[in-house]
Amino acid sequence: MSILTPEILSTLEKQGIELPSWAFGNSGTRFRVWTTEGTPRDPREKIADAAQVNKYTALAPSVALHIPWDKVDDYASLRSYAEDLGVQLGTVNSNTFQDEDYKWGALTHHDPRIRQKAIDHHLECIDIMDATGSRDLKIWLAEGSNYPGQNDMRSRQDRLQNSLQQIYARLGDEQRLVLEYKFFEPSFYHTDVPDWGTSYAHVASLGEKASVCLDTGHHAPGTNIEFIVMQLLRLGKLGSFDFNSRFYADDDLIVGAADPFQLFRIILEVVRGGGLNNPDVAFMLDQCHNVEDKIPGQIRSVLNVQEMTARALLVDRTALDAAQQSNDVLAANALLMDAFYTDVRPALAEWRESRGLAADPMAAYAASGYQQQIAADRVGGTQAGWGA
Ligand code: PSV
Ligand code: MN
Ligand code: MN
Repeated sequence: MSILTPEILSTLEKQGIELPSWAFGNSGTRFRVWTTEGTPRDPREKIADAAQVNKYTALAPSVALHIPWDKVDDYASLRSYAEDLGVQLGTVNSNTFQDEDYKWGALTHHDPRIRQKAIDHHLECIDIMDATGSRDLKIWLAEGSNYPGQNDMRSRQDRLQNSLQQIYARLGDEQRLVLEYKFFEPSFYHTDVPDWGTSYAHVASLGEKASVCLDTGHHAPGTNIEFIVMQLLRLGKLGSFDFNSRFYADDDLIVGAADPFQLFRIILEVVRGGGLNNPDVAFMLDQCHNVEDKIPGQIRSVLNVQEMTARALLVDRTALDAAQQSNDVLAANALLMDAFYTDVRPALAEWRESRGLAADPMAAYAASGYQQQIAADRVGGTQAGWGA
């Protein structure tokens, strides 16, 4: 009999993780962007690649767009193109970090013309969401300063709140705004939305349709991220995750690669807080594949999230509760570690086969010939990249 109970399997069956369109484009560091054979040249090719991830895993039913990187003339037709491939268009990400006008800020800018331009960009993103059927507008801001005294941090917060109010007012009834935070980079002295508390303060005053996006890579080393997850769930303001791994800063590596135990602890709090398979809490990847192939990189990523979810679901909650109540520190800790150390991969492979999926999605994709096909087909044109 499988170590995964029917109850656990039916929970896993409902799991969906959104893929970022930019994961399929070329990326690198500020030193070099690497090119790869077969890299998509337009949004449709990115969506086709994302659909491959879903085909082999049944775990990735939607793709996030980034505007203007994924700008097209006809979003309704992009939507039907995606739906024909079995995926939905998901979160729309705004971009106020690549325009010369935003050198000194966008939604926080002291020049009303530039601030209005940044607000208008977000309103355009909401128009796109109307056409794509997307629910979420995700805002990550690169704004801040490099030197003490460079800016008045206080008035920037006031302008930010006002800009967000104008954007929020344009959301439809079923739409949401998620505000991402990041403790540094590209600004090094102060960042206008550096932490969950600042994001929370803004979204709480905006209203019900606004919540926080937690990117796992956007914290200082040693931060107890699962505590933040717990707190935001407790406050009803955890809107979404951007999953990825980091060793040092915002590395955007494959989720679960650097610290699988941290991913386990995060998902444990998601389960505890009722955030699993809860439409209010979107699971997304925010990753780049600089040196590895992008499609298998994304397949590996969603499988990592699934494996850690399965392990988190294995924790014996009743026994854990009893151990906690009786202050049995070592027993409580052992219950977590037993679940974490359980290898769920054979049981998941077996279950996948029972659902008509390949037992090993990585091997099935490699054997499919798709990678060779796109390398042969996608010759000429400009490869998409993180940023273009
Ligand atoms: C930049 O840090 C970043 O990685 C943020 O996490 C955003 O979510 C992402 O880029 C896409 O804009
Ligand atoms: Mn992110
Ligand atoms: Mn990031």
